[in-house]
Amino acid sequence: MQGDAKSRSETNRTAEAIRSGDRVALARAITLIESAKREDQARAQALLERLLPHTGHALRVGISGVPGAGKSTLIDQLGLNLIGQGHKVAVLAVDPTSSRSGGSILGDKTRMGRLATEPSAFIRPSPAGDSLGGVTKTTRETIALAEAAGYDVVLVETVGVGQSETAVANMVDVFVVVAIPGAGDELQGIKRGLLELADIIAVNKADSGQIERANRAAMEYRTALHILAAGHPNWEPQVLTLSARENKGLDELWTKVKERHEVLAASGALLERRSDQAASWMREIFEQRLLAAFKGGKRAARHFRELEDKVRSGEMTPGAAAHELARLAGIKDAE
Ligand SMILES: Nc1nc2c(ncn2[C@@H]2O[C@H](COP(=O)(O)OP(=O)(O)O)[C@@H](O)[C@H]2O)c(=O)[nH]1
Ligand SMILES: [Mg+2]
Repeated sequence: MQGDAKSRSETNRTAEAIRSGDRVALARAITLIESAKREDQARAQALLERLLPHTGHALRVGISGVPGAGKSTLIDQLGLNLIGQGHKVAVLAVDPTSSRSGGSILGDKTRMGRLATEPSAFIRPSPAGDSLGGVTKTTRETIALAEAAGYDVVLVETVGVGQSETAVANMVDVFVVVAIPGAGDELQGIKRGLLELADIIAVNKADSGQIERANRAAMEYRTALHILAAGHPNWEPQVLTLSARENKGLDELWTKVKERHEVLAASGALLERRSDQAASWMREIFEQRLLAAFKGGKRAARHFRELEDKVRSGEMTPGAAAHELARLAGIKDAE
């Protein structure tokens, strides 16, 4: 009991430190959240619960696009502009490719070099080598912590390859895709799936000799989106050109982000979106837990592999194998 009281008062102290803007306390709390240790997770959850009433007030923006599109350069400049207007800006980078390519987080740090030295900015790369699921979970919780610490703008950078963009789109209010002018007239390798997540498409690098090409790319995106939007009644993404390097068009971008946010808030869609996100967050954590608990057993892990092999070879259907796994896990049918 005494131990409980002690950890409660420690949680309260940490929560107060975070709320008062103590960056070291914030960074430590994020590390706690990223920790796989059971006792750390319990402390992290207690802290999050304590801070929950102070979360939810930031404008959360996802920024995605192919590597090299200029996301980090854009965030550095946009972040500086926003700080100049009195905002406090937190930047979280989700990059599942970084553990493989090795250097991109370091690259990001230097590319956000100006923002990194600002007292009103907080930059946190995702833990290297973590699985996408892990990144997703800790990123959501990190957003909540940053909000409790008083950051009123949270920018989440993610690479538009793989599944991280869908995961990030599921934890932000507004999703921006950064595109670049193409050499030819094909859309710059941006997958349809990524376009469909976009609220705003920003064609970057509209500077030096590339302004014409950027305008042309913007036209192409408008056409492509017009066709895609036919099946989505309330979806009308905006397209604009900008130059992150020359700080041109960034105010227009921010105006569009705010407009989008206001439209969502006014219609009640923002609240709905966030409550859906919270519910699917719970589901994800529960599913991960279940799976981890099940696979944790040696016998279960063997069954899992055996059944997976049978599914691969076509000996069993995926549905039948999944039911068999559920039976082995002791899960009874509802009826
Ligand atoms: N010409 C031009 N180059 C840019 C602009 N923004 C970024 N870059 C360059 O594009 C490269 C990739 O930028 P980076 O921000 O790291 O892209 P990220 O991988 O999307 O984060 C770097 O060499 C940047 O200097 C821009 O607005 N104009
Ligand atoms: Mg980057």
